[in-house]
Amino acid sequence: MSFADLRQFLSYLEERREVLHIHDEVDPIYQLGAYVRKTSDVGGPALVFHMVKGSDVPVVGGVLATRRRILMAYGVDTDQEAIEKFLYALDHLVPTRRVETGVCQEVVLTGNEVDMGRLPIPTFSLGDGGPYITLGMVISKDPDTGSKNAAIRRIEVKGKNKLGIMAHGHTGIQQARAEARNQYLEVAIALGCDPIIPLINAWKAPYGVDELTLAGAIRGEPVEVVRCRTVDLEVPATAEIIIEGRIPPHVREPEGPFGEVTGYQTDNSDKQVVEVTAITHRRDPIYQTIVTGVPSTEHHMLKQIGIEATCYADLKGRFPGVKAVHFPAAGAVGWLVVVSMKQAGKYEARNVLAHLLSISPFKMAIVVDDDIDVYNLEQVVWAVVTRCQFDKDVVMLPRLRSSTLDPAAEEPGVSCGMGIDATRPFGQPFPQMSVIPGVDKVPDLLAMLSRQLGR
Ligand SMILES: Cc1cc2nc3c(=O)[nH]c(=O)nc-3n(C[C@H](O)[C@H](O)[C@H](O)COP(=O)(O)O)c2cc1C
Ligand SMILES: [Mn+2]
Repeated sequence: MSFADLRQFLSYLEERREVLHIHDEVDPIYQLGAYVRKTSDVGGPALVFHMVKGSDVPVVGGVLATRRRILMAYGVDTDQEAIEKFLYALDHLVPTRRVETGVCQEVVLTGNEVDMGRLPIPTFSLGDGGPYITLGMVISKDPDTGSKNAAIRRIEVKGKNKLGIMAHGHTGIQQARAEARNQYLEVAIALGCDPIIPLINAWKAPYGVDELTLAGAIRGEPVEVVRCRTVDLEVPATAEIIIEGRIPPHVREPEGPFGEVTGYQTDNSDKQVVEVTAITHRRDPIYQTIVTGVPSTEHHMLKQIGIEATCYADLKGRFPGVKAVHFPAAGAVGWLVVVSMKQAGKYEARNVLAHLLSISPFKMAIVVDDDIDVYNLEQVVWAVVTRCQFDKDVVMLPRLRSSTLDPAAEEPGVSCGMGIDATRPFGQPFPQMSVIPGVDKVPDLLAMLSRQLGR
């Protein structure tokens, strides 16, 4: 099953009691972000804000803030199925399908009509430099090869028709190539897409792979795209809102601070800007936002399945005993990886650790036995403290290239890697785990309580 657009997914969630409508007026400065933060803190519903101060556009937040809703977006029941679907799709990309018209262009605003202030873009954390677009899919093309890219970037609203952008990754490669030719890099920012698109745009596809073709493969149907009005790019036709613009060469302006995926404020520094050339949208658009910050947030949730799937496939090819791979939100998704496995022989877990730590920017890797659920951090920590002797089972690899966002790094982009072998000593006797038989046969006690209380 696939969803044509964000709305169809919202209806699907609505039927499953996963959507809460907020009709009271909410301030886009901090208050709206606080609601979205809270719902992700309690594993709560997606939120639709019908009255956002200063704008007539409703806002939706927290749509993909739980793993449960992410599995619904993938159309699967289990984590393992999502991972298999992702890996199959990687080998079976589905090209985008060009259509002549799209609802994302029902209203077209250009020139003086462009005003970012009309959109209900929230300001999130104390100290942030301004309002931030947090779920903008930045679409651009390589000026040398024409290859396409789509990636989520943080985007600061700096004026009526000006944005600041953290153009790292593939967007950064394309911008540098355009700059080398003294050219603008055209961009289109898609907001409010079918849920697979943000899930794929948060994953590092190999350079040259158009993320929309991978999204098409997971959907099982091509992503329909329509030509932009003021730039030579194609965007998802069913998006809610599209911002078209261009990044001028050799221009950098202060951007930030912003509360990041690490859970810390990042400084203000000079970054690229986007000159907005058009805003196009549906007749009655919805603005989609997400929260980022101290784990766990929707930002962390969005990143997990892609990185877990590809890390799993990589490990499985080398170490067939690997059972599952998880990147907990607590590790800012990327800095901590937990792997469960059945070792083929003594010390194999240490080879897995060595391999993991060589893949930048994992700061910490833990290998546990296959009876431990990698998604359950309590079990993982239990394995670490009960199956490990730290003088023998912890390895340190000082001074690895890592994330430039590591707040504890003494030298930017350089961190110490740590691996923990939390498997039981191979082939040696080890105490039996205590088990109370029949726990799985006990009925749903919370449902029984609800019935007993009559609600
Ligand atoms: C909510 C969210 C915000 C993100 N913001 C940024 C950002 O500002 N800059 C950046 O380089 N990556 C950011 N990322 C990570 C990129 O989306 C991710 O690394 C993606 O793979 C980049 O695409 P690329 O491989 O085409 O460069 C963000 C991810 C999410 C989920
Ligand atoms: Mn890319």
